[in-house]
Order: sequence, then structure tokens, then C-alpha cells
Amino acid sequence: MLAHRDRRLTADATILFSPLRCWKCSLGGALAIGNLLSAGVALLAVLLLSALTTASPPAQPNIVVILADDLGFSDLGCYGSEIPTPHLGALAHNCLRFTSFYNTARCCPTRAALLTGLYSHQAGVGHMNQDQRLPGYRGRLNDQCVTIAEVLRPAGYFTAMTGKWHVGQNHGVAPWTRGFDRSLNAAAGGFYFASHPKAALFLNGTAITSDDPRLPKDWYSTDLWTTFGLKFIDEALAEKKPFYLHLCHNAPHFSLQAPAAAIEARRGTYQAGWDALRTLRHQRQVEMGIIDPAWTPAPRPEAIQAWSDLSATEQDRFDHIMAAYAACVQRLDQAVGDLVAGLKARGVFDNTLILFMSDNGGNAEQGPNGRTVGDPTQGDSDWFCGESWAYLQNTPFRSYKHFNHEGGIATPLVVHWPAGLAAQGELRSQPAHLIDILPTLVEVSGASYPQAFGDTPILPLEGLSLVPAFRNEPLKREAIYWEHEGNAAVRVGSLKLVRTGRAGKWELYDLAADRTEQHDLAAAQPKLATDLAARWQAWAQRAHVEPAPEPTEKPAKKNKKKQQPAEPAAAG
Ligand SMILES: [Ca+2]
Repeated sequence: MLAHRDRRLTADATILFSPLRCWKCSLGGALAIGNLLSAGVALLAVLLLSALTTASPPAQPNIVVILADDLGFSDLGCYGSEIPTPHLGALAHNCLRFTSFYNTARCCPTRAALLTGLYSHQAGVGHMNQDQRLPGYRGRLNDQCVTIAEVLRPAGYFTAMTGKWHVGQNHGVAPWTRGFDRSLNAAAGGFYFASHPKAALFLNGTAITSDDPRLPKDWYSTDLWTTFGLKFIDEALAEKKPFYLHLCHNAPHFSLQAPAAAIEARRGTYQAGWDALRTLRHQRQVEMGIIDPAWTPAPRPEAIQAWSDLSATEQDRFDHIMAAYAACVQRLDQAVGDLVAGLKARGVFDNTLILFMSDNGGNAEQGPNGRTVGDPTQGDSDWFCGESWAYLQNTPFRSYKHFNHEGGIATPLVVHWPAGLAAQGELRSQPAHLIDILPTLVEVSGASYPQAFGDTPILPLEGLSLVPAFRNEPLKREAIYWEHEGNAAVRVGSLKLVRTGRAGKWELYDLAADRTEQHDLAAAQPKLATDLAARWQAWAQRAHVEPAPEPTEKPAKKNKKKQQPAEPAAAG
């Protein structure tokens, strides 16, 4: 393991109490009450207002960020799914869901952007964890960024991380070198069962075996990350500190593995097939107000067969695949329920801000047939859901993980914070991105974002605090940008320019009218397309997207008989 330089924070880290936590009793709310009162009781209103706005602010909130891996836009019940996810549903129905929350389309870049509030290339992780000797592609978090933990710890937080790291532990960049007081992590994720051949864990920076006596016997990783998250929370509470828990699940990433009972419980559900289930998910999304009925659901790609054309044997195999995937999602939801119960048992649930998100959209790797090697109840199996089910997972959008059409980059964001947010089951349509999480946490915690670590300048934040969006106010943002493997996009207002691959033609969509990207306006609006392309190019140069490495993976093969996803199987 390479040595990593000391990253003790030297910048000002004065703790400021945020006014945010008082907004249930905010000036605006008090004035609204005042407007309802007659002139005869105006004096009483003034007194009331004075009392409310001078009350002591509550303590800093605890914060938990939960990141799922390869979970598609429609895979939670509160986003339209048939998969039972009642615990995440309860969080959503008791607070907020975002309908236009974006990731970076892939694992490592998403984790880098989430941790740093920068575009992933700026943090050195434009692709995966290989060092390609270019500023945007070092395969690890660089020294020009700080992590959420490095920002919150100086503000008094106890910082803990569990689960998949994947931002350069192979280059010496690990949770314990980047601000986390405690960690139980996998360097790059990718396993569910203790018996998995690659089930390697690190406990507070020390490699441990999967049968270490400090771990539960025969653990399942989805549960393990939560169990240790709560252990670390107990340490924070013992030290009387607010806590930050960065909880990164492997689920529902391939290789899909779950206990037999969990898979059996979902068997048969998927005999309905992707066509009918996608229609049902879309109907529920429209009923919930998540999806505008005017948007035409993206049609089934040519490579995916009509369900009715499959033999009974094929249908049974596909049902089994999706049952395994659904079991992984359901166990993830149960782990969220365990976390919630643990927070309630410790009396800290109400003042804990929970943010749940996914690192990229549904994954089409292994093509329309997926992959079924071995028994998915065992650690040595290798199952992929494949493109046919990824098409369901990303309902009603186009495309998949890796790509910058909405199916690759749009995933859920569930927000829950009883002590800080009055919303009950509300939706937020403001476009938002992973780069916004760190600025949001800076605002709610009263932490400071540093300008430097020692003599090393830190890049200014790219994201915006989502606190105004929590209040359903607009976010004042010029643009959001994407790039991954040559796939690229820029969104300005409701306009989105997007391409597939470096040689791909730019497509232009008005997402307000056409979020499913069915009507390319590039030919009809050439100046708009040219202007947006120029903005993307300027960002690409500024944000270290360029210079880009030579592609090392096969480019997309377009419509070569059956269209295949562009990328070979790879972790992420
Ligand atoms: Ca992923």
C-alpha cells in the first residue's frame, strides 16, 4: 500500500449553526401566520414572531448517506416498482423524493463526485481506478479535493464509512486516509456472501478475513454494512458527537446473490414479463406524479425480444434472474429498515438527515440474455440481470449505466429528516446532481468548505446546496455536465444535449416536453445544439475531461444485428 500524505485540515473550520433547522418555525412561516391574523391581534403576532426567531437552534443533525449500486430509476416502490421496498417507501412518504436527480453513469466517478462536490474528473476519477497518467484520470481521489468526511470532521462530526469505496484504495487512497474515523470497507466492492472468493474487508485500515471473529458468522454484505454502521454510530454517541455515516451498498450490483428464501419469495412475479411490468411501473409513476404522462415511454430496443415470443423455459429463466435482482433490492430495503430501527432505538432518528441514492442506472452488461453461471444463493455464482431487465429497471427512460441518456444517469434521491423538513411525501423536480450533496451537508452542518489543505489549494465546489430545493425553491444553476467513456451530455434548464461515444452525433432534447428523449431537436435547432456543444467543450477542458485517454474498451457497436450494450462486464 502506498503511503498517502497527511490530510489534516488546516483551513478555518469554524462551526456555524445553520438557520436551516428552524425553518418549520421560520420567519416566512411566522409571517404567513401573521397575515392571517386580524389587525387587532397584530401585536400578539409580533411577539410570537420574536419568540420563534430567537429560539436556540437545535444541535447539528446527524447525517447518513446511503448509496445503492446499479439500482435503476424505477426499482423502488416509491418510484413505481413492484419490488417490495416499504422501508424506503416510508422515508419517501414521510418526506421528499427528487424526480430529476442525477449520477455520473458509473460507479467510481459517482463515488468521487458524491464524496467531493466536484465533477469526478476534477477529483481525478474520470474513469475507473486505473491510473492513466492524465489529470482527470488518475484512478484515485487527488489532492485538489476534500471528502465529505474531511469537511465534517473539523466541524465536530464523528465520521464513519461502511461498504464499497472504489475511489483508489489500490493507489493508497482509502477511507482512513481521507477523513473517516471508522470504516469497514471493501476496496472495490462486488460481493454479497462471506464465501465469495473476493470477499476482502478492511476494518479501520487493517485487512481482515471474511471469517474474522469480530464479524457476524456467515454475514451477507447488505446487512454487514448496516450492522457496522450502527456500531460506529454507538461510538459517536459515546463521544457525544454528531455523526456522518457514508454507507455504500454493493446491492443490487452483479453478481446477483441472495439467500434462497429471498429469491423464492420473488419467483413468479416476473412471469408477467418486461413488457407488461414496464407498463405497470409507468402507470404507477404517472399516478404518483413522478413522470409526466405526456412523455412517451422509450420503446423496447430491437435487441430485446417481446416477452410473448419467448419459450416457457426462457421465461422461467428470466423470471429467476429478475427474482434474484429483486431479492437483492428487497434485502437492501430491509437493511434500510434495520438502520431506521437502530436510529430510533438510540433516540436519534428525528434529527438524522438520511439521503438515499444510486450510483448509476440499471445495468445492461452481458446483453439481452444476462448471465446465469452457478447458483445465485452461493458465493461463487455469477449472475447478471442483462439488458432485457435493465430496460424494465430504467422505466420509462432510454439507455443504461455507462451512457448519458436519462436511463444511465437518472436515479432516485430520497430525503428524510423529521427535525429539519416539514414535507410529507412531496416531490421535487429541480434538476440536481451528486455534486450537490457535499454543499448541502456543509449548509445543514454549519461546516466550512476549505480553500486549502496545508499548501495545496482545493478546487471550489461545483455543486449547489439542495436546501432551497428542500423548501421547493428553484436552484440557481447554469448547467449540469456529464462525460463517461466518451458518452457526454449537458443540461441547461430543460434543454439537454447528449451523445453516445466520442464519435457520436449530438442529440438535443427538451426534457420538459420529452424527458424520455424520443424527439431529437438537433436538426431543427442547429444553433441551440452548437451553442450547447460549445459550452460542453469549454467545461470538458476546464474540468479535466480532456485530455482524455485513448479508449481501452470496445466502442459501442450500433445495430449490428442485435444491438449490444457497449461495455464488457466490469465492476462499477
Ligand atoms: Ca454501479
